Amino acid sequence: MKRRTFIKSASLAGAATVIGTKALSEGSKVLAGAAPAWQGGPVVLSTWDFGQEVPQAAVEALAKGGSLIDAVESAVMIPEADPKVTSVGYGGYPDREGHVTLDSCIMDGNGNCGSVVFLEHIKHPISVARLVMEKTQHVMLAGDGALQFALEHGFKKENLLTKEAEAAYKEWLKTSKYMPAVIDKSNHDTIGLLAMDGKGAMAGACTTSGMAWKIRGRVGDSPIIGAGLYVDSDVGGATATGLGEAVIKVAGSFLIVELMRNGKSPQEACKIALERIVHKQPHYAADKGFLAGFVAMNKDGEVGAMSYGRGLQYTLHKDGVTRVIAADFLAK
Ligand code: SD4
Repeated sequence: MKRRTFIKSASLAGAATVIGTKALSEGSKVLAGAAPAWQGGPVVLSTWDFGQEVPQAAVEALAKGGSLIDAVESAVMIPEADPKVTSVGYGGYPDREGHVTLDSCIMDGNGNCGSVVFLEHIKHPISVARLVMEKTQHVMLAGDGALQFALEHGFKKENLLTKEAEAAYKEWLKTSKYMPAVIDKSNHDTIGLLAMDGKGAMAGACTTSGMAWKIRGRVGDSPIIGAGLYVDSDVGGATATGLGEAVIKVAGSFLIVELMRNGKSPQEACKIALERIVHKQPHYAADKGFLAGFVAMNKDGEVGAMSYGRGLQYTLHKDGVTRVIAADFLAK
């Protein structure tokens, strides 16, 4: 089915702007409570727009009897394998020395989690993160150790630097301008994804090649449990995108889940987390290009999404319909 026919438009009671991939309507408001009442089927929420096949993969995995972990893993494997996605997995932009390094984590609603950081040469870091969770007593493996673990479990060593990413890198080398706070369409787009099975159980996954042209060894928020992702089936889940350093500093996803535990809606919780970032670190607010954003869902299927700067989109699959929505933003 084509994306255009799959995405149902204008169905959020005027509160949110439902958009196609190309037509971002900036500044539109997302009021989570205004969505139609949830009918109780699976809900899949992710950062950005990686195509309708992403939430569909999660829904299909559940329909086939798979677990929530199967669902979130299979969904985020799609952008990981897509060479056109320059911010996740294969085709991701490299660090400042030309190496593609990947960060991923996965978590279920009962506190089980796994993570890989600074992993090279493996197309599906999310699957390695899952193995860390399932086959070890640890949560996080890094760098060469994570690679060794992956190879021992049958993963193939691959060159993840595509010709296109290499060309972009060579172009960047001409100026080698290093502006870590500036996150724009060319150097971001982590996928953070949350799925709920319709009975309130939840899992999440977050995977990225991180910031383009980063210092070698830099790890962002995405593979850090509590920063890039946190899930608790008693409450809900949250996941992040944008400048990872800002998200780590407030343990952003954990903060949002705890705010929801204390009665905040997902939308309110995302907003408070962003306010916390700029309250504690006002220099981010002063930075024109600064973008950090969150998506969150509670166990009642209510969702929220907000970024600091404008431009965040999110994808929501709920009651059988997938919508791409422009998130509200704080820096008006
Ligand atoms: C990072 N949070 O490595 C990631 C980058 C990102 O959208 O999300 N970009 O800091």
